[in-house]
Amino acid sequence: MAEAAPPAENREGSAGVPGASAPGGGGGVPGAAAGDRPVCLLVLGMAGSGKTTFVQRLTAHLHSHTCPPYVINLDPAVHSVPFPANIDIRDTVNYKQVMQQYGLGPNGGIVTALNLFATRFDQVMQFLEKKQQNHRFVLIDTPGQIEVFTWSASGTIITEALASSFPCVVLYVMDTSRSVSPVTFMSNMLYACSILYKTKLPFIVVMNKTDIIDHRFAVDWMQDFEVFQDALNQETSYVSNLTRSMSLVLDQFYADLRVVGVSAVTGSGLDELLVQVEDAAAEYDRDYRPEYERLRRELAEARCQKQNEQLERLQKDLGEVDMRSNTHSEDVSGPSDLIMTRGNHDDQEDEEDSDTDDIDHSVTEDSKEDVSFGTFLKERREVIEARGRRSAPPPDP
Ligand SMILES: Nc1nc2c(ncn2[C@@H]2O[C@H](COP(=O)(O)OP(=O)(O)OP(=O)(O)O)[C@@H](O)[C@H]2O)c(=O)[nH]1
Ligand SMILES: [Mg+2]
Repeated sequence: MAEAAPPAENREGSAGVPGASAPGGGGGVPGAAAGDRPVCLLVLGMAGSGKTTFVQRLTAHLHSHTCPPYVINLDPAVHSVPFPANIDIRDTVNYKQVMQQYGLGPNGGIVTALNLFATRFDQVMQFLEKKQQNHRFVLIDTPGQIEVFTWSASGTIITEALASSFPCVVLYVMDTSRSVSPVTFMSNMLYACSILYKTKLPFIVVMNKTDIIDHRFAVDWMQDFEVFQDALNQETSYVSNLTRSMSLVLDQFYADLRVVGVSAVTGSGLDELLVQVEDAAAEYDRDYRPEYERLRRELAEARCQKQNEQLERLQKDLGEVDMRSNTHSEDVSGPSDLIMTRGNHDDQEDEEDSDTDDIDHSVTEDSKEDVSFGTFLKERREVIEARGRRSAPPPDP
């Protein structure tokens, strides 16, 4: 099994000054008060929507604004990571080995690799805690198969761990060029809606690939039901009736939704995105943080209670040992004394053992050999003398 290795350190270190520019000022990175916790941006989206390219572009954009992000790659199957990742899941888990070892297909391999990584996520949290002063943003790229992350236990563990310690925002990357059909657009929005409910975090729809097609048509569809109906009327597909009803259902979802058009290739729209991110982070602090703090308190209380129970059990067990040992020794006064005494005793034994290590064993062995050889010679001589006495002719009478 691939073992966890320490994640790579950020080569750029803390070169970036968090919140160096004024909020939204000069088209730069929105500012943040010193000491603010970084905002975690969880990048999710369908396969091929452009998540990795987007993370790469946003990383470069933030670097150019002297606000380098902390970047994490959670896609174990990606061939090469085109951005400087501070933590890369591939350093911890070998996806191909996992597939071989467990006889899994590609998706099962990704799920298992992510599960294995989730067991080490406390270490990632420690790194983030240590580096939080140096970064305003933490970017997290996720596997191509979106359901692997959003519907797996490990995805939930990772999301909750992040969201209970840092402001967290979901960036749902969508391929705008492949959503020009009202039915496809609708399906994509339903998926986005399901993720919003699953993650329970502030949400931004990032309409990517706007260099191919302007995303305004989609915004119009979301803002004006009539426009969407007009587009739908041109569809002859049998699902159009269902789509019509569904779009009515999604009306409320659209009303509160943040939407930004970007191009991961040209970098357009990223400044507007960062303004929306700050807004979403403020929403996290206002509406989501109390809920996550409650969750964290509950977890801490449950852990504390479990520890107390274990301690009580241990004290009970040691108490029995203590009573028995008192019958033999007056010195032992309690369970902790028992542990301490035993520890010291072992130490003494160890010391005694180590004293003998100073003896030159070769000398001892040599002297023993000399003695036994001398004894052997003496015995041999006695045997030969006895034999000689027996074979000698009897003395003359
Ligand atoms: N024209 C254009 N192409 C883009 C843009 N963003 C990504 N692409 C292309 O879309 C394809 C998929 O991009 P990726 O970044 O690998 O997408 P992904 O979502 O990370 O893919 P998986 O991790 O495999 O799901 C690549 O060929 C990119 O070059 C964009 O803004 N404009
Ligand atoms: Mg990718």
